Amino acid sequence: MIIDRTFERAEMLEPAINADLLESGVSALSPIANDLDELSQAIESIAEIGDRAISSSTRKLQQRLRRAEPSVTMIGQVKSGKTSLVNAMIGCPDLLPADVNPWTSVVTSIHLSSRPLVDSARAVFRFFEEDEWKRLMQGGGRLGELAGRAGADDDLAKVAAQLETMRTKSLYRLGDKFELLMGQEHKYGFLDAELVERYVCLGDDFETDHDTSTTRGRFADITKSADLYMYRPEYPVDLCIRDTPGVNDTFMMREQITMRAIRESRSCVVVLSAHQAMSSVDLALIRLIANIPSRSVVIFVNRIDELADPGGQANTIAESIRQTIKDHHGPEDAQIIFGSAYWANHALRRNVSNMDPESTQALINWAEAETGEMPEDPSGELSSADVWELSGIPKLFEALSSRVSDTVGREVSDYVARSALNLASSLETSAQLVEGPPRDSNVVPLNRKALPAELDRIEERCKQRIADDFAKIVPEFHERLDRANVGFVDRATSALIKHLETYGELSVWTYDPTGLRILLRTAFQVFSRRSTAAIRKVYDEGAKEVCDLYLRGFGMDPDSFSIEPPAVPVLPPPVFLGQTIALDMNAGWWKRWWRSRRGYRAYAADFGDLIKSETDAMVATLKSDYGSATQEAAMKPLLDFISAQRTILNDLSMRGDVCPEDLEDAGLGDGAKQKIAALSAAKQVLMRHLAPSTTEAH
Ligand SMILES: Nc1nc2c(ncn2[C@@H]2O[C@H](COP(=O)(O)OP(=O)(O)OP(=O)(O)O)[C@@H](O)[C@H]2O)c(=O)[nH]1
Ligand SMILES: [Mg+2]
Repeated sequence: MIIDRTFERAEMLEPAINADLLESGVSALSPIANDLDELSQAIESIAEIGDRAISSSTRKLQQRLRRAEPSVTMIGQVKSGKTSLVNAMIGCPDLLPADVNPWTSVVTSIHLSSRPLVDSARAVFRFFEEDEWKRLMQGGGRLGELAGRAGADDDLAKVAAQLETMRTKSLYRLGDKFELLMGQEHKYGFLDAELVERYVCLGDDFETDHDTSTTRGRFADITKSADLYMYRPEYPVDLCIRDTPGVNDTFMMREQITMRAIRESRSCVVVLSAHQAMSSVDLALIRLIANIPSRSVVIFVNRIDELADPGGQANTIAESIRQTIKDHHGPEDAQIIFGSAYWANHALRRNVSNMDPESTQALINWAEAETGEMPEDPSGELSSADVWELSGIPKLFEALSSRVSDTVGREVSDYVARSALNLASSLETSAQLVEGPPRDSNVVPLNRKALPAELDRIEERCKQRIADDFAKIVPEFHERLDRANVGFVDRATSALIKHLETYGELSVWTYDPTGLRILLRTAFQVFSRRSTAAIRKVYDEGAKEVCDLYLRGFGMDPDSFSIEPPAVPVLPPPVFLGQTIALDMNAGWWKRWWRSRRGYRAYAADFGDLIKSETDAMVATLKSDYGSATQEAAMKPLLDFISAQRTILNDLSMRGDVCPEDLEDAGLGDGAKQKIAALSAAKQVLMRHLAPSTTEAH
């Protein structure tokens, strides 16, 4: 059931913000928009040359371009200023509640549209399913699970008690609706700060608020995700920005959800607080980003306005961050940007003169370090434009722009360019039909009536090849994972025994699971390389066989005619390897677990069980996320490709011998030469948008 509240209120908030600043900040994203426009024009010219069959395909490609929505996930320590930064990036300094209290408890996706929104919801909040919620509550989230596995019964009891308080609060806030709400969603036709606050923030002081209809955080503990939709004409392209709960969230209840958000977005911004930076190393955070390629990560050191000498301290902070990431095998080459959401939001609100004196002092210090100049306009006032520039937000957009074009932008462009090139090839074939019988060649001709059956055979062969390849690659992957897992448990257990023999039972022993993560990551990388190469080979061979049908069926020139294979799907990074496991928590329960055991045997057996249950879960996630899931993912582009070719070849083969009406239909009667020239120009453009790695492949 969907509760639709679309009509409660229709106005979206639009505070008197300085939209020019936002526009100049996000202008860094323009190259992506230009790429998409260029592709769109090339497709349009193909549509103009082609007939009706082509136009339905070109419409679909245009739609795909319009719907391209790259996403960026913001992650970081609690209170580093993720939400404040998001507010600045979306040009609504007060939309998402950012404060010491409340804290973000829900992954919130803000969908920014560069085109006006028509009749669609502005806010959609989804609640947990009942069983999911029960699992979280009764199992105590990851924290409870860990406490349970580590045998820390008293900790588990503490977690359970805290959760019970939370559940009671939820019941109190939600009343008898509680169970009815599970699995539901709430949709609204408007968006404002108060609405968002009701769903996405938890806080310590909320239970004192007795107003049951609009209380802050009223739905927050049962909300699983929030999707907000905004029209932002300042944005040259659509973009989705995801705000997430702080990594060291109390119950780690949302760890899985945050990891899923990172996995889905191809870029992520790690927000650190300048005064903590990485001095107090947050390993949970590093684990989370360790499995993402450096190219996809931007580190934003926020709150530099709180530093006494940001200009002087920045280099030291950057070095220490790099060292920490390197020490923990994370993405050490990630770009680091310094800034302040506080400055950005003041600039947007046009009230830079109201900033804290200390913050202003820090700004001046930072300006001198960055530009060598004072950020003042001729009247001696701080200028919003300078403050905005110094806030780091425009730099952040620049960094994101290149990442987005390299990842999602490139994938969309590549997909569209390939499909459009194949449409262009079909038009060339139409032209060949018009020009007359194929020229002499040593190609064995093929009756056009046989084309559909030939295509079916190609499809079957490709499917079979993928199945055969994966029948080898997947078991090898599983074997490698299992070997890593068993080897790790064995090594850890013998290290434990050695420790017991040397130091006895009273001295606490710890063991770092980084080694296991690295082995599992290597297994993933080997799998990724092998499966990608295998899929690419099958796609290339399939495209070559399809190309052959054109050569034989229509006498196309083998030197100039080609069919583009579909793009190989990109594997999402193995973010789940960063999941917290009991060995990561060696400070607390681990010590207690250790102390509560007596006797070598008890240690070894219990330890084996504990580690195995933790690492087995990690290995199982890897197996289910990749392996045969990758095989399935490889099928879709292949089937789409064959289906598009089926439409084209059916259409071409039905034309049979050319008669004057066909000439008109094909749009290649009069002025054919001009059209061929236009087609070749469009093809040139499309070729530029093919992703380099895949163009190299053939
Ligand atoms: N001085 C200063 N304060 C900031 C800045 N960014 C955020 N804050 C403050 O830090 C506190 C936390 O900010 P949030 O944006 O809620 O931080 P968050 O990372 O989203 O916090 P959680 O969601 O709880 O993890 C608030 O009081 C903000 O006003 C900044 O750049 N400078
Ligand atoms: Mg937040």
